[in-house]
Amino acid sequence: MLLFSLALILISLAVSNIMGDVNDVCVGSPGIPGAPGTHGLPGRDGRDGVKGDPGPPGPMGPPGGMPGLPGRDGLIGAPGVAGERGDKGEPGERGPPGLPAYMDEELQSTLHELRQQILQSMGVLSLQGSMLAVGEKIFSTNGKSVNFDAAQELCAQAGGHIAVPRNAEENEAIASIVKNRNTYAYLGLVEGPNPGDFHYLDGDPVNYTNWYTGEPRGQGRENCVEMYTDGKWNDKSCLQYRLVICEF
Ligand code: MAN
Ligand code: CA
Repeated sequence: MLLFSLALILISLAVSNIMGDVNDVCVGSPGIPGAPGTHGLPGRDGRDGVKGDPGPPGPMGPPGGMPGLPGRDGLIGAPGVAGERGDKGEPGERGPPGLPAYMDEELQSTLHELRQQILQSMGVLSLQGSMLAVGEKIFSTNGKSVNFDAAQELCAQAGGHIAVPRNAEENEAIASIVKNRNTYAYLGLVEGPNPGDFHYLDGDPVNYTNWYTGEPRGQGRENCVEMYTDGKWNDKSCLQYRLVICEF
């Protein structure tokens, strides 16, 4: 029995030693810290650091070195001159049928404006003495005096013909320009193969004349016609300088 109690005590002592009995209370004060230990051995090398910034450019090398690499492309140059105009394209497909003109309001108002603008322009030109409207015709002069061929050319360039009166009213209108400029003008008439036979520039024979008394008397040597300041006609050489009057 005594042996058994002793064994129990020993076992419980051993258990409390192993388990760290929570009921143990430490009552002693902590001791003074010991002196620091000696330095340890040097540690191993650390890993490589991050790459540093590039350094400043080095000094220029000695002359006679190898040429460097080609530089980068330069800036884009200015645009070149426009090319030649291409050939005219094929006509497009026919569009859908439009409204009849009388129902097309936009067309009607455009026509109305055009008529208004044409009348305004004619008013200004008439007031300035730049044009003379008689019936369907408009007469106009550039004030220059040139030979017959040059006068024909100038009128054609302007889209007209040398003026020629087809009746008394037109003759008076042309005569007013000749009188006003005090310069004889060529008319749009030439002599045919038969002396004294004059025809219009389109070949039609004349059906209105206003010859000066005794004219034409050039007997085939005066193939053009000039108008005097009184409106009368004279057959005359085509190589004189005469006022250009065109009709449109
Ligand atoms: C000049 C020319 C002729 C004209 C006579 C009239 O000789 O102008 O064309 O017929 O004068 O006298
Ligand atoms: Ca004559």
